[in-house]
Amino acid sequence: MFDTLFGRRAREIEMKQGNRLPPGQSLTDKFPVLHYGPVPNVDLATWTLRIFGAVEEEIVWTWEQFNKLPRTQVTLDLHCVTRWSKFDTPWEGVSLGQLVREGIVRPRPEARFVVQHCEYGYTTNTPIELVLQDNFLLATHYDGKPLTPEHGYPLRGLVGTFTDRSEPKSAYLWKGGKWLRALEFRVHDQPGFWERNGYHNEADPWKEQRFARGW
Ligand SMILES: Nc1nc2c(c(=O)[nH]1)N[C@H]1C(S)=C(S)[C@@H](COP(=O)(O)O)O[C@H]1N2
Ligand SMILES: [Mo]
Repeated sequence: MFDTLFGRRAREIEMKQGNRLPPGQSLTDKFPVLHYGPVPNVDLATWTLRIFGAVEEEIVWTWEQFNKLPRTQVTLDLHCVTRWSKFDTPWEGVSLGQLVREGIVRPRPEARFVVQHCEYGYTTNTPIELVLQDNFLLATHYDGKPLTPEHGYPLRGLVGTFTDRSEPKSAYLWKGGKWLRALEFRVHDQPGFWERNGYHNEADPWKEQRFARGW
């Protein structure tokens, strides 16, 4: 017990010095569950993921079709606006960046933003660059197992940070929509659920962009 506490504290200090823990964050080994509203009951037989908006061609994938897309694994540090961070989280799923590079998803040249649409109307918006980076994943698995219902089964957007911060953009965890059902490519930005309710539009953990209007 003391060992664990001491270990975590020591690691926290070390990581802060190594600039791996963003300002105002504390490390946790747990994986808290946070969302607004109930956990949906998903039927994979009728589930679809829709890609629409500023794209050359709209797509609707069934669960079976989605699972034939190229898959990838990433290990990311997660940062929640409620001030916990979790290091080295292993995810598996589909990289939107890879789908675009391979011409499977074709944004129109004027597309600059992406809105994730989730069950029950939850939305979150990001610049297109962020969701095309390797630290954003359409995630189906966490730690080798399918997502639990609470963490977004069967599919969630997931944004984190590589240990070496090799990608230019990162964001707090709310920019990953659980129970994802559609990706909307847009020419103009459109604030999502939390972004309309006082959260910061950009949400960069290193700039502590937690809330808008100086909350
Ligand atoms: N569909 C949906 N996705 C969501 C949310 C939500 O309310 N609904 N909350 C966001 C917030 S505020 C956070 S902090 C993360 C939490 O993810 P976790 O529960 O897997 O830790 O999910 C994000 N994705
Ligand atoms: Mo959150």
